[in-house]
Amino acid sequence: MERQQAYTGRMGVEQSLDDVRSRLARARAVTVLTGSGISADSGIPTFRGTDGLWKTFRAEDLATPEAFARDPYLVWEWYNWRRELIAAKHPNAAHNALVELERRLESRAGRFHLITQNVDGLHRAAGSRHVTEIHGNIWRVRCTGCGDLSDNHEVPLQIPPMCRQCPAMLRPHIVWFGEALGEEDLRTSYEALESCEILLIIGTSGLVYPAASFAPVAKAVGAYVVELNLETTPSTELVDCSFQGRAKDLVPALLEQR
Ligand code: BV8
Ligand code: ZN
Repeated sequence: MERQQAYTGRMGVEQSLDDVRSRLARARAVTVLTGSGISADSGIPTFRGTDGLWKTFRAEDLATPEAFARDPYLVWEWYNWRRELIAAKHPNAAHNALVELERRLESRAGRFHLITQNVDGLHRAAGSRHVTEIHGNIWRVRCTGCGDLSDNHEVPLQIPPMCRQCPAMLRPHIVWFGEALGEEDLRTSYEALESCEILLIIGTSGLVYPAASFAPVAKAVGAYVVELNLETTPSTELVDCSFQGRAKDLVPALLEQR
């Protein structure tokens, strides 16, 4: 495994990994927050990295309600392109390790909750069950007229996709910038953050709100917060333990049984 330095105080990386492993083995409630870095290892581009989507495209032109109102064709073309890209990708070792972590927690009557900012659906595809997709799901569409919500896996979608219940256009069931997150999703997320013993934050730059404020919420209730990322982030300063490396190496490493 490629293991980079870890900002873990005086402990060495191996010792710190061991410490987190034993905490995870004892914990009764674990919450996980993921971002696009976990799917980068499946070949899906992140948003803000060197090859990130926001380096080539402007969020204001594609991921806001104003952009959709101005040019729904352009926005749908972009989502069609991303749907095509994601359809060919599969969960990686990090997604699978989180499924195993959930299984272990449940086998000892513990609680596991996964909050993801990713819209690719790979956590559910891997088999994670307690998942809240706070920014929506690229495989769901919502009617701009009657609000009807449905699964849609057509690739490519005919543009613009129209509702079957009414004459209005469909939109991606994704939370765009400037839009409120789902109330139920937020409630479930805060419950999971306020009741966890350990929060794992995996592959997120921690720049987009409200997810960017989740680490302090868990810290405030005394949770042990661990960050796994290729790089340091604004959250690194506040977490208890931070490992730099690829999610596909680090997450399985935390579950190794020795
Ligand atoms: C809301 C849609 C209120 C696109 C997405 C000024 C100050 C503070 C806040 C704001 C502000 N201006 C506006 C806001 C609010 C805004 C916001 O936070 N903006 C930021 C950018 C400043 N937030 C909102 O608008 C939210 N809504 O606040 O509502 C409200 C209330 C009532 C009524 C109305 C409104 C809505 C936010 C939703 C945004 N939606 N997606 C789409 O996906 O189609 S955002 C986009 O960013 C993605 O969804 C993504 O999930 C999310 C987070 O990004 P990351 O996943 O972290 O990805 P990123 O590329 O940044 O980082 C990748 C990380 O992975 C890096 O750290 C990298 O090192 C690491 N990595 C890479 N490879 C690996 C790895 N780590 C491990 N292993 C690897 N292999
Ligand atoms: Zn409709």
